[in-house]
Amino acid sequence: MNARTKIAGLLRASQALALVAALCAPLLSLAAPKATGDFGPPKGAPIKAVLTSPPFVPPPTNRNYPAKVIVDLEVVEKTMQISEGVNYTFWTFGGSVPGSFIRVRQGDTVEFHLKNHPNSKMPHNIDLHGVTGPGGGAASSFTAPGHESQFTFKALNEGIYVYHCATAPVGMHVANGMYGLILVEPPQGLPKVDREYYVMQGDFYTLGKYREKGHQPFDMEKAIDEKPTYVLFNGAEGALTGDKAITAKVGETVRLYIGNGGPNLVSSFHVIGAIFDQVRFEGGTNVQKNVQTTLIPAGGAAIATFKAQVPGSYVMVDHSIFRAFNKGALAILKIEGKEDKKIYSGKELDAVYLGDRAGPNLAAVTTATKNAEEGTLTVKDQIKAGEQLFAGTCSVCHQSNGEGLAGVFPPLAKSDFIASEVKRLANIVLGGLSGKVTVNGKDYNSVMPPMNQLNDDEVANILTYVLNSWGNPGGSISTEDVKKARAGTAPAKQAEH
Ligand code: HEC
Ligand SMILES: [Cu+2]
Repeated sequence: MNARTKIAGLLRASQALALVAALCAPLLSLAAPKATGDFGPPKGAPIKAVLTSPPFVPPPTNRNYPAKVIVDLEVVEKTMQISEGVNYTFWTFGGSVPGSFIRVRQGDTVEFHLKNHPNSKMPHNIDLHGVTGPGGGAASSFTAPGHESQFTFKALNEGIYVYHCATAPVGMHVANGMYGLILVEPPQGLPKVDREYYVMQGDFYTLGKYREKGHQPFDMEKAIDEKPTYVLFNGAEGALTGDKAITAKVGETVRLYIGNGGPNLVSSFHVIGAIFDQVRFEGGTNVQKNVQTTLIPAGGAAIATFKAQVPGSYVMVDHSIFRAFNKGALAILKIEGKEDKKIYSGKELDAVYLGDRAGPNLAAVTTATKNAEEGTLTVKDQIKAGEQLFAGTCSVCHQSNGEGLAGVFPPLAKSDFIASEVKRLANIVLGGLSGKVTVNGKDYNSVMPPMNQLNDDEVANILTYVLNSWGNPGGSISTEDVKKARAGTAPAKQAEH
């Protein structure tokens, strides 16, 4: 065979293959929904997309044809509470962190309008991972303060996609809260469920420590080092706890759209006490079943569904667990309804998991902070704030009634040790305590770990609460006292009696 006939043969073979492919294509498309869908030009009158703030999700599109959908999204830079008594200047899509949830149908033509509020200090743009095209829209959407830009894309692939700002320095814009989710429904829609919620994780970097009060600026160095001060669901500690918890009833099916904005961390998303019946991991089309913890990459998302079966408070966490209990990555799903003792017998609320979030909220802490700033802080304010912080911080060992546990944890109630060591209390909390101590005639020889993750005002309030509870002598400890103790903190060695 010479070269020419060889090529001719190859051509014939490839033509035959193409023919087979053409014949099979309709069969294949019947068998499985298409991954990418261009269902032709948009039909009907243009539709204005319903946008929702987290944790809510717009209603299903309920459409069986491709439409032109208009999305109007405004960037707003605004100061909001990131933790109790801590403010942060967020940059937002639509006024919330994460940004407004967008819902369209595969094959829709999306006319996107990005506005940047006149009060903004920065230019912004948007990169939607659901867009096919360079930059995901970023290049066409650079928008100066007080301006608007517009671009159009066809939603070719179904799935749940992250969008984010991609203006330099990109990491800083994302770290300030500029991300959200867009759902591209499959043409037939998603199966019906009873509840849908929108939860998105992000890591935040502040100059001050975790829960250090006041307005906290962004810390670029911590961000580059990937050492977040906060790891949060929906942009604030407590965004989804207490009376803001998401809810469901026993017997209902819950669908969570879970995103991870990053900028740095990967999320090990887990709901304590629940198993996901199904997860569309990485936001893709494959379904994984019976999942305990699903990994959500930075700039990725997943759809998790499960049936609510046993009533109670379910704690949603990033199972990189220090993030949950020491950086804020904790949210609550409250399931109401009748107990089913056949599935679970136990007591309802697990205070160990909820920590100081077991209470309805930390409002008393905010009041104390505000009054401290205004110079009107009273001992009463401190006691109330301290009571909330004591839960989950000290109560695990010393118990919420201060009685301790016989032979293991000494009592704080009517403690003669406390009465005689008021000046050293801040040192004990910050530096821990070990060696033999005698409390109310009983000896303890154990170890209390240092609690120096607490801020000065937190320590002051907790100790003031302790001093004024359970028959202790009263009085107060000021933030200033704690500051002094911290400056000289060496682990507080056992005092010689
Ligand atoms: C992990 C358990 C644990 C936690 C949490 C804990 N303590 Fe302690 N605490 C101990 C132990 C154990 C001792 C006794 C140490 C020893 O034997 O030297 C102790 C001793 C004390 C004492 C002196 C003895 C007494 O009973 O009067 C005080 C005061 C005290 N703790 C206050 C606190 C406060 C306030 C907090 C919260 C900020 C706290 N502790 C958190 C375990 C704990
Ligand atoms: Cu931006």
